[in-house]
This record gives sequence, structure tokens and C-alpha cells, in this order.
Amino acid sequence: MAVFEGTFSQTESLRFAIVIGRFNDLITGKLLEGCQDCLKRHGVDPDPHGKQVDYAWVPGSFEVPFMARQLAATHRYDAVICLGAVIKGQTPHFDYVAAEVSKGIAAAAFQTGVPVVFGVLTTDTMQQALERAGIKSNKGWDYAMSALEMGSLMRQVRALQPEGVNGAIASSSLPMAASFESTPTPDQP
Ligand code: INI
Repeated sequence: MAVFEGTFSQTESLRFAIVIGRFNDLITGKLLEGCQDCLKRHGVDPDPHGKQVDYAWVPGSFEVPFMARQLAATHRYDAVICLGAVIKGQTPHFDYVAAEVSKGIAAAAFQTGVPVVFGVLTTDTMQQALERAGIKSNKGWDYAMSALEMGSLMRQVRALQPEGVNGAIASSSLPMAASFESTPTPDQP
């Protein structure tokens, strides 16, 4: 049998998409910088004109899962990184937005078979968000590490799957997967 683990080297062929919410861009811009710094230091070219990382800006965290799913469904990427900041003090519907965003991001990954990293800060105050976006540490770095790890791990796991499955795990058993890459159905005898 085998042990599968992601790696953080030989990253030249990995491809990522990063979805960023403009709302609270003081925070999300910093998360993006942390993310890019981490990718660069691990051998990934973060240049938007290069071959490894594409970027999609959306209005706010609520739109992040939708765009992440669209991008993941192209199967062009080893992982999609979602960046956003939902701050409790700013919105009376904090719990609703935070719950929808986290559920949506998980669904995007399950429905497409592509790792989608949850990089949406949910904090009580702007001060807490700032501390996690550069003042004390930058969580953007951690999100990029997760993407590297899951992206490289999925390459190993995908290699186990029969030809033609192309990315989506057991896609026939997942809701809405039928609209993605088709898993060939064997002819019935
Ligand atoms: N979007 C955020 O990313 N963070 C927030 O804290 C936030 N607040 O406070 O409302 C927020 N709202 C915008 C939302 O994500 C959508 O873009 C908007 O509702 C349009 O659909």
C-alpha cells in the first residue's frame, strides 16, 4: 500500500487560480501579497501574464465561491485559492455570509474534484483582521501552502484513477457533476 503526501518542491508545472473579494480590500490585498510571496518562494511564478497563476476579482466574499467553482470546473488548475474578509462589526448578517461562503467553498471543491482553499478571514473586528493579514502574521502565506500541498497531492491521487475520469473524484456520485467533464459510461451489455 502507499502513503500519499503533498510536496512543496518541483512546483514549476503547477497551476493555480486565486479568487479575491474586493470588499475589505485593505485586508484581502494583503492576504494576496502573502499568498504570492509564498508561491514565489516555492518556485511558482505569480505573474498574471505568466503560465502558473490566474486571478479573478469579485465584489465580495459572497461571490467568491461562485467564481471559485466556475474556475475549478475548467480543470485548468491544481488548486483554487479563495481570499476574502468578513468582519462581524461591519455586517449584521455576518453569520449568514460567513456560513454561506464556507459552505459554498466546500461545495466547489466536492463538486469539481479540485482542491479549493478556504482563505476567507472571519473576524470580530478590523483590528483582528489586520493582525492576520500582515501585522502579526499573514494568513495568505498559509493559504498558499495549503494550495501547494493539496495541488501536488491531488496530482498523485489523480494518477491512480482510470484514464478518462479527468479530475472529478467519483463524479457520477456527486451532485451537479454531470455538467462537468463527462465520465464515460460503459455500454450496457
Ligand atoms: N463582503 C465581504 O467580503 N466582507 C464583508 O464583511 C461584507 N459585509 O460586511 O457586508 C461583505 N459584503 C458584500 C457581499 O460579500 C456581497 O459582495 C454583496 O452582498 C453583493 O452580493
